[in-house]
Amino acid sequence: MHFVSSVALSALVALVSGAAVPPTHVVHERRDALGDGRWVKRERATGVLPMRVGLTQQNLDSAHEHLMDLSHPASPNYGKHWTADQVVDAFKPSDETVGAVSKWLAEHGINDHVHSENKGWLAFHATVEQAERLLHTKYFEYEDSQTGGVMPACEEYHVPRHVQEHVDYITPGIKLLAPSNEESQAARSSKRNLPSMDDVRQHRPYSHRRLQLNQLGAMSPENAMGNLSSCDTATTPACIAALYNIPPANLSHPNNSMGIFEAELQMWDQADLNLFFGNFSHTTIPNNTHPNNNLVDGGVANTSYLFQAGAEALLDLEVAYPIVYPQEITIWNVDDRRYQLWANNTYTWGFNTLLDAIDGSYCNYTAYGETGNAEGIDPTYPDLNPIESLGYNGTLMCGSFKPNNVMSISYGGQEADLPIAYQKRQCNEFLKLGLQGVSFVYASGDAGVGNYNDSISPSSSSKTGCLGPKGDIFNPTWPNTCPYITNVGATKLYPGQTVNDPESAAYDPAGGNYPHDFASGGGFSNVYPIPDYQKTALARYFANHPPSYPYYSGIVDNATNPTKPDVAALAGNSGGIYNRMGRGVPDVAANGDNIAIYANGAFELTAGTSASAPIFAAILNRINEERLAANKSTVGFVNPVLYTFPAILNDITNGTNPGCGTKGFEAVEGWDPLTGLGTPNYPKMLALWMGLP
Ligand SMILES: *[C@@H]1O[C@H](CO)[C@@H](O)[C@H](O)[C@H]1NC(C)=O
Ligand SMILES: *[C@@H]1O[C@H](CO)[C@@H](O)[C@H](O)[C@H]1NC(C)=O
Ligand SMILES: *[C@@H]1O[C@H](CO)[C@@H](O)[C@H](O)[C@H]1NC(C)=O
Ligand SMILES: *[C@@H]1O[C@H](CO)[C@@H](O)[C@H](O)[C@H]1NC(C)=O
Ligand SMILES: *[C@@H]1O[C@H](CO)[C@@H](O)[C@H](O)[C@H]1NC(C)=O
Ligand SMILES: *[C@@H]1O[C@H](CO)[C@@H](O)[C@H](O)[C@H]1NC(C)=O
Ligand SMILES: *[C@@H]1O[C@H](CO)[C@@H](O)[C@H](O)[C@H]1NC(C)=O
Ligand SMILES: *[C@@H]1O[C@H](CO)[C@@H](O)[C@H](O)[C@H]1NC(C)=O
Ligand SMILES: *[C@@H]1O[C@H](CO)[C@@H](O)[C@H](O)[C@H]1NC(C)=O
Ligand SMILES: *[C@@H]1O[C@H](CO)[C@@H](O)[C@H](O)[C@H]1NC(C)=O
Ligand SMILES: *[C@@H]1O[C@H](CO)[C@@H](O)[C@H](O)[C@H]1NC(C)=O
Ligand SMILES: CC(=O)N[C@H]1CO[C@H](CO)[C@@H](O)[C@@H]1O
Repeated sequence: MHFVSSVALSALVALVSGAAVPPTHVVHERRDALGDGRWVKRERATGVLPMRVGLTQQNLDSAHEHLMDLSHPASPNYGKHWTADQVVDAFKPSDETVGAVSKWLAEHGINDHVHSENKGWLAFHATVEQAERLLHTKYFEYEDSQTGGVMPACEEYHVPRHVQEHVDYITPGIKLLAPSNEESQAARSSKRNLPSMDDVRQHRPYSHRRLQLNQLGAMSPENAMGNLSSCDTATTPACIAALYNIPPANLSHPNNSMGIFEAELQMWDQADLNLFFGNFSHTTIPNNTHPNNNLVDGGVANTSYLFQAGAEALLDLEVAYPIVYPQEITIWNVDDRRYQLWANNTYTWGFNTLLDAIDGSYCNYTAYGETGNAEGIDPTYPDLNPIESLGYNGTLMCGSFKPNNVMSISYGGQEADLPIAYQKRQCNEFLKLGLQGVSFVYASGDAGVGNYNDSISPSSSSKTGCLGPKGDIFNPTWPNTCPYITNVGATKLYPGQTVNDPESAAYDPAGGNYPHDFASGGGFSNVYPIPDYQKTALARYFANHPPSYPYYSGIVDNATNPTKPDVAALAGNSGGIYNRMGRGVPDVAANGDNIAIYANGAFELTAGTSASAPIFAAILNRINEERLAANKSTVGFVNPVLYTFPAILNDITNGTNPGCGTKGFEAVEGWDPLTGLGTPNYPKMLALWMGLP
């Protein structure tokens, strides 16, 4: 028997157990179907079960208000960030919740439960019989036909009516979690399909959705370095400084190293950094200057082999160093190299393992029916892979590092590819770190309103890289749509222009300097509604510059199961191709075209919002430097300030971000979904932030 209707099932359970569920109890969770037939129900479970009761956390709804309260420039609490302990305390389940659940367990003779460190759940061991009496259910073994793995689960379970509001969910329960393909492979003890060291050495990222590289033969560093007359063809540090009026730095607070995230085997090397410093740093950065390495779960941040170095890592460092030096930079290289080579890394990018490493409470944090990392999506540690020196055989790092005040991340995927619960749980964590004064700055994406199609990026969600049955619906990026991070789109100078001309939204059609279409990523979420801080800007945009495309209006429901946003259903038969109810991306922009770098011993020009994010992040880092020197707090979550004072940015009003067979959106006066509010004006930003408490 694989499936019976819920009603019939309840009757059957009652019949088989011979004990009706008492009227004091209610069904807490029920699984309606076994799905694709992957799982096969076997005999009754036996033995001892590791039980966990996820407790309802308080104040989650008010978390947003708390963040706005200390991020809004008009708030008396501006800048009064919380400590990590204050965050745990504010969101832990109430004493009433802990009391009610403990009392219920005690009534069943369960007294020796453990309350987790983040206060989110109670854990205890129970025999199957004990658990079945507690939950008025029956546990069976379920076998995963793909791996042979077996796990206990039930079809539904009950809790007392008065306890229900205090329980998020209970495991083992109705969930059937497929082990990741990694574990499946390990389970089969097979070494097939696993990378060798040679694969690692020769690995070249085939599809950087946030970075596109090409060498421009005609250009030489000598032509690019001396003066500002060639900023239209090569963006050097001097060009960036001139565009945004950034004076050389001279402060370096001991606790203000700038954070930069790397994955996908992106390693820096000293030789390339030295070539870059020697040729391009208009301020004097000495040879052998290099970042600190925070190595998360087996990450490797640097290499001494030129050919192994990664252009993304070098680009990030080479745009940021000239802005922040003499301040230091900290590279976060996340996940062991085998996972970094994992094709499915494009779905995860290691953000959850990064967040675990900087906030231990996230490792076991429960929200939207998920606790901890998602099996099958996130890497699991220890990595039991037999290949030496590639796998990280320690346990998952939880709270092993302090976050930097500003974290710059030039990686990401698409909102439509990740389960809703997974995204929202992760987004809450950006909120919690925002409460602690940390700024997360993300690149908004390089494929305009869509995503690269299968021929460019094998992991993209459809043949065209766009959504819906016709492949014409715009495809917003992830995790960018989370309202608690700051997204940076890309701008450029067109030939003949100088740093004194206004920039345009970056767009390079394929076949020019770069192999693929590159356009500033932007659009509207299908998962998150428009946040308050953005409402006026978006209302003005739709009123004054309504895009000519048909649209739909809706937000996908909160899901407590691992389903991905069904954008086609949301659009229905409206014919709409973008959403007018979603959070808009990006928030701001910075140059991301013809960026001069050294990589693999050679001078190169690169393009991508990959450059824009670390430029903007480095500027925030500079403002933190000045605020810290004046005994003020860090800038933390900056969006409420940016949207309240858009005049601290240079509005970009020219350009488009093509994708999905359209010319995309247009840059217009005010906020727009390709350049946000505009590019930085450092003196104005600094003056504003120094005037805030
Ligand atoms: C500036 O660079 C251009 C080449 O990009 C060159 O033609 C010009 O002579 C340079 N000017 C100065 C003053 O060095
Ligand atoms: C430090 O840099 C600022 C500009 O950011 C400048 O005004 C100041 O004079 C510099 N101080 C020193 C000691 O160089
Ligand atoms: C830097 O951080 C450490 C650890 O949080 C703290 O003890 C120290 O006082 C900080 N230093 C400054 C100059 O703020
Ligand atoms: C710095 O490194 C570059 C490249 O390795 C080299 O050409 C240059 O001579 C070095 N400069 C100094 C001052 O050592
Ligand atoms: C500048 O780069 C060239 C290679 O393009 C290299 O030969 C030279 O040493 C570099 N200059 C400095 C001062 O590092
Ligand atoms: C990484 O960088 C550090 C600091 O420069 C250096 O000591 C170490 O040898 C480098 N590792 C590799 C593999 O190049
Ligand atoms: C990646 O995930 C997809 C979809 O879940 C799966 O079909 C594929 O086998 C996975 N690939 C690897 C290499 O794990
Ligand atoms: C973990 O890896 C280290 C270093 O490669 C090795 O010395 C150790 O034996 C490994 N431990 C296990 C349990 O495999
Ligand atoms: C993918 O995009 C490229 C570049 O825009 C285009 O040349 C190619 O035809 C597209 N392939 C598919 C399958 O749509
Ligand atoms: C989704 O969750 C949020 C936060 O818990 C809640 O405020 C909202 O009402 C929920 N929306 C729906 C459609 O259930
Ligand atoms: C505006 O953008 C277009 C490309 O969309 C470009 O050709 C043109 O030169 C830009 N105009 C200005 C004034 O920057
Ligand atoms: C108290 C407790 O069970 N903590 C868990 C938190 O998550 C980590 C990583 O998944 C586990 O190893 C711990 O056991």
